[in-house]
Formats: sequence, C-alpha cells, structure tokens
Amino acid sequence: MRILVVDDSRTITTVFGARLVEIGHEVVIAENGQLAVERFQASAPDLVLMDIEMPVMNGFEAAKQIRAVEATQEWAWTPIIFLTGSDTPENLVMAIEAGGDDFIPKSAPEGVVQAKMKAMARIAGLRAELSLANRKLEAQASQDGLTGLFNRRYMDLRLDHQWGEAIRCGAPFGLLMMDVDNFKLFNDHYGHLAGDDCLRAIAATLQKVVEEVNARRLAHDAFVARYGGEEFAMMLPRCTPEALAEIARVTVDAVCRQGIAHARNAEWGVSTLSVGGVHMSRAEGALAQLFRRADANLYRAKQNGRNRAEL
Ligand code: GH3
Ligand code: MG
Ligand code: MG
Ligand code: MG
Ligand code: MG
Repeated sequence: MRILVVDDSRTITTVFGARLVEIGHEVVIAENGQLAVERFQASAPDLVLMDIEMPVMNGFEAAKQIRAVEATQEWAWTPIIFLTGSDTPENLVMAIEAGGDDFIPKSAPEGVVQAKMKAMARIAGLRAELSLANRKLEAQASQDGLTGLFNRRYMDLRLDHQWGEAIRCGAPFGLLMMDVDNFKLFNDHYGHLAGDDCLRAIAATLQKVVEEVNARRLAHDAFVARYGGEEFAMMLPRCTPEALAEIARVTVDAVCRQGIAHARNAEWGVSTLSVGGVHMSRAEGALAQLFRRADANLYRAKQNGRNRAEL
C-alpha cells in the first residue's frame, strides 16, 4: 500500500515511516494538515494515518478537505485512521465526524495499528471491486444486447442533454430515423436468427458511418442508437442541412452496397433501409416534435418506394 503518514513530530514520521517501509509499504510524509491535503491529491495514497494536533492545519480539518476532494470523484474513498496522543472520547467523536474511519491511541501496541490498517485495506479493496463492477454494469446498461449500439434508454438520456444544449445555444440539429425495409419478409424467408445477423451487420455499417461523420466533423458528437426492433436513430448535433442530406444518402447507399441477400426485397434483392431526416437551423420546441417530423419523412420514404431518404 501507499500510505500517507501525517504528523508534526519528525520522530513519529521517521520512526513510523521506516517501520512501514520495512514491511513493504510505500510511505509519503506530510508535516501538517495542509501539506497532507496537497500530498493526498498528488500521490493518491491507499490509506492515511494522521495526527490530530498539528500547526497550520489540524487533522480534523485535513480530513474534511480530503473528503471534499473525494466528493467530486465517483466511488472515491480512502481510509483515514487518526493516530494520536490525545485519545479522549471527544476527539474520537470529532475524528469520525470529520470523515475519519478509525482512531488509535499512539500508546497502542504496534500490532494493533497493523491489524486496523489491514481491516481498512480489506474494506477499500471490496469497494474498489464494487466500483469496477458498477462501471461494467453502467456500460452494459447503455448498450443494446443484439447490436452493441447504444440502446434506447441511453439515447434518451444523451439526447435530452444534447437537445437542451442545442436549445440554449440556438444551434442547428439534425436527426435521422431509419427503418429496415421489408424486414418481416426477411425473417419469414431466412428465419429469425438470420434476421438478427442482418440487424447486427446493418448496425455495424451505421456505426462506421457515424464514426466517419465525427471524424470529418460533419456534426458534433454524433451517435447512432437502436431505437427499437429494426429501427435506428442517428443524432447529428450542429450539422448543416447539406451535411444531413449527404449523411442520409451515404447511409442508404452503404447499407444497400453491403449486399445482404434479401430475395423478397423488391427489385434490389438485398437488404435496404429507408430514412426520414429532419433538420433545424436553430433548435427549439419539444424533442417529440422533432421525432414526429422525422417519422413523417420516414413514412414518405416508405411510400415513395423504400431504399431512399426523404428530408
Ligand atoms: P417496412 O419496409 O414497411 O418497414 O416493412 P417491415 O416488414 O420492415 O416492417 P414491419 O414493422 O411489418 O416488421 C418489422 C419486423 O421486424 C417484425 C419483427 O419481427 C422484426 N424484428 C423486430 N426486432 C427484431 C429482432 O431483434 N430480430 C429479428 N430477427 N427481427 C426483429
Ligand atoms: Mg501533533
Ligand atoms: Mg419498423
Ligand atoms: Mg421495417
Ligand atoms: Mg413497418
């Protein structure tokens, strides 16, 4: 472990620090509370062993500031053990109130300090595992299981944010709604599993298109999501109407050129996509309105023969 040892007594930090190093720990030393906060931020220790009474800033205040630093980081928590000569009940209560986790009198046998450090390290380890598991779950919760694209839930969250920002800035905004053509016939003809493969392949193409859009800066922070079933949506903040038209056309072409055999899809014989696009030069009003307009254009694309985009 990397341990931050805080004490205004040189004897304590030297002797104590040396012993910790001896048993394999890395030690960072601070002589008062203010330096403790600074070195905490600079060295990110696994555990803090801290005196209470010190010049410049005492241990209670330092603990409060360390907790304030951690409050800005999700899941951050470093055990703070007060190791002090003034082991009165009042000090114990204040130590815990200040954000400390344990309180050991300096007179305690060394074995006690070691044991308590071990207990704290155990809790910190569990917490780190939980944080990792939580991050994995969060990533999964935003993903569509079949295609690996963002799911509807994530789309709604991110879109809400993007739309709010577009409205605040009076920025342009583009949206494409996409629907696979005659996909029911695809399933009927090739089976549901082949249908799943088809959706995965189309999703991969859409992902490539959106990556290209971002790389070429045709939009700012564009992303594509599985809207539901065989429908996808592409968000295109800050794109021009020309860019929107180009992206819509490229998307339709890319899926058609992919050449996924679809014997029952009209004259093409391959899977195709219809797209409804909408562009606003200044974002305003409700998102639902934007989607209604995109849907209406998608309907027109279907009416006009599919494998095309209507804006
Ligand atoms: P249109 O060109 O008018 O969009 O016709 P369509 O057949 O694509 O539209 P329809 O809404 O009639 O059928 C959509 C089909 O998509 C029905 C549904 O079973 C299928 N589907 C939805 N989600 C999935 C999926 O995850 N996997 C598979 N294999 N099929 C799906
Ligand atoms: Mg002291
Ligand atoms: Mg549909
Ligand atoms: Mg369809
Ligand atoms: Mg339909």
